[in-house]
Amino acid sequence: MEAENGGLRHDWTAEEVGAIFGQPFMDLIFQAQTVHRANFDPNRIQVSKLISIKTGSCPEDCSYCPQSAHYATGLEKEKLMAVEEVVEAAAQAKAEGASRFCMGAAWRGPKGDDFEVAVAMIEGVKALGMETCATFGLLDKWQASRLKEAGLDYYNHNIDTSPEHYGEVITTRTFQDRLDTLDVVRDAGLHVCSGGIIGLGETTTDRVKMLLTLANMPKHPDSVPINLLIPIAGTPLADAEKPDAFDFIRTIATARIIMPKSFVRLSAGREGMSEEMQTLCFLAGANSIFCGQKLLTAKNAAPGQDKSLFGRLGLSPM
Ligand code: SAM
Ligand code: DTB
Ligand code: SF4
Repeated sequence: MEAENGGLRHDWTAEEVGAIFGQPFMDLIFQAQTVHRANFDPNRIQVSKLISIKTGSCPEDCSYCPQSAHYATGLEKEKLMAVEEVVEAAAQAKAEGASRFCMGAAWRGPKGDDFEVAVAMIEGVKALGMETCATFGLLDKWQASRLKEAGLDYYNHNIDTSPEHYGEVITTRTFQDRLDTLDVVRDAGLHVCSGGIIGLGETTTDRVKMLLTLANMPKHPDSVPINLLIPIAGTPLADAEKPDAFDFIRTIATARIIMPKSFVRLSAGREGMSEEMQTLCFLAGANSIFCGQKLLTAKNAAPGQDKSLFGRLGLSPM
């Protein structure tokens, strides 16, 4: 095993990652919790709040997404929000305990005047003293450095699944397009947030290859969101088979072990997850969540539920 960059590895093989993922469940959780404790306070969770600054009518055909114009999902589309409205929502999220405010837009990538409005939103949120995150789709080099200048801390762009399964899920942009965006984001000095979705009809090997792709990037993403597919009526994945809960937890644990210093986010799909299931995800090394009742368009957590769970588990927000 070659260790570099302070012990962080970027040369994982599919066999190694598959062996971690597939070991007996108790051994996997013990290993993940051991790695977690060596790198983080196990009783603290980073909390982010999402907002959709521009909703629906997206030209991309991501087959899981309620916002794609390719599918009749019944979603009410909304035009770009006003800067003041977004900054006000951020101030409210801060008062509710969120340390990071993440702005999402249903774009293939930002363009023209809309991009400048989004930049003003980032400046406004940053001025509140919050960490800022954006997810605007594909970026070029100039756009990434403009966002950095504006005070952006994190850029989210998911690889979603393995390179092999990707073409089954999205056809309007390639896996390589996504990697190129992540490269410009990293090169601009922004923190990278990148992960994927479990429940897209992928195999265990696909899950392993997705995690391997993330871990073998030049630098591990600072934040790794693991989403459980929220099935959306009208999308091609509306009736996708629900993944086994233990396989979802295995994915989180494996991410924790191979990217030991990254935040692993228990991301979409908490709505409807039992408190015990979420607790197992935390035990497996997840240490970040989205707070609030809404993600971008879908439901997140019932009011008061997170506060109650944190209280009962002795967890506190970072
Ligand atoms: N349009 C931008 C993009 O695709 O990069 C940003 C917003 S997009 C909604 C951000 C991420 O949300 C997607 O990459 C996907 O991983 C996740 N996502 C979208 N719909 C989802 C669903 N139904 N269930 C789980 N995750 C979902
Ligand atoms: C991520 O990995 N998950 C978030 C965030 N990054 C942008 C988005 C989840 C979206 C769930 C569907 C919705 O709310 O529309
Ligand atoms: Fe558009 Fe992003 Fe949804 Fe894909 S995931 S359809 S790019 S909003």
